[in-house]
Amino acid sequence: MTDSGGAIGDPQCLRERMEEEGYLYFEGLVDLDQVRATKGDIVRILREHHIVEADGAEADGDALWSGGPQPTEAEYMEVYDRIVRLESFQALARSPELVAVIEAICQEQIQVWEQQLVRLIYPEPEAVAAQGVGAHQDGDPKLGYRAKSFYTGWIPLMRIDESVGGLAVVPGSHRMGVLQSAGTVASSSGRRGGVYGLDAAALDWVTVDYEPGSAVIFACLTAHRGLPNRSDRIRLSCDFRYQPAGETASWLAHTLGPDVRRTAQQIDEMVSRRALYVTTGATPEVVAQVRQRMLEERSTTLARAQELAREIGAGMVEGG
Ligand SMILES: O=C(O)CCC(=O)C(=O)O
Repeated sequence: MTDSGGAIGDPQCLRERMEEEGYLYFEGLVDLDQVRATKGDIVRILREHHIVEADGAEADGDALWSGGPQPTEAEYMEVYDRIVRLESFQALARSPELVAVIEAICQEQIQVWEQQLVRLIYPEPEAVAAQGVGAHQDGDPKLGYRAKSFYTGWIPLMRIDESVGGLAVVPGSHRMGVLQSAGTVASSSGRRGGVYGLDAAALDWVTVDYEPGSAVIFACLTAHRGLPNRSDRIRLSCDFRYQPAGETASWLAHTLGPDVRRTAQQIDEMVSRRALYVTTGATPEVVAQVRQRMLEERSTTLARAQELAREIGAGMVEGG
């Protein structure tokens, strides 16, 4: 990754580089004390919820992994619900240095989305891909944001080298339009509908060893993915979204991350129901569109899924 630190203070250079590459990486951008405070608060929560042991579970302030089962969805949500309410975490999303760069790119004031994500990636020695969502573009319409353009700020909360597996991006991919991704499941736990994501092998990736305080800012159509964690510790990072203050996005942008996840899971459950298939004959293509519409509308009922399946199915027949 190219370090854009030298271009801070040169908005035109930042804009041109973002236009060309679709991402900006800064080796040191965010206030280190702020990053340390956030990480300390998160590790404390992990200890309180027994995701890591009370004693001896840290090295360099990182949360060490002692093996055993990964947290259940319920355990994860308890932790996630607390993390997104941390003052330190919310302040990190509003880091003046980060906001200043994005405002320079947008040439106007920006808003910080309420949906703020923390990534807890547990070690998996044999993994070839990171857990959770695969390679993707945040602006893929399947994710339901309905925003003209927005930027993601990704912040490592610890030293993330190749063994811990950080963020990788595909330079210039934001100029390729919306790429075809497999699967229908996006922002939730991803059980059915196939694993969501782009074919990573078909794209050219760049990454770097990250230090706390560094940041990557990327455009909403820039393809990116998390790399697998083969280390002895939990990978901690967070990602926040930003868009010009005057532009709009769906409810997802204005809702806390855990609430988004819960609703997305309800929708996944509803569109996976056999009842939907039996009563409407919805094909996987129709189901994918039903899911997207329900996500955009925040509707979770079977009745609405059926209505949409009939409407979309009829449209597909008409359209040939
Ligand atoms: O940190 C990761 O594993 C992936 C981050 C990501 O997908 C995002 O920022 O949208």
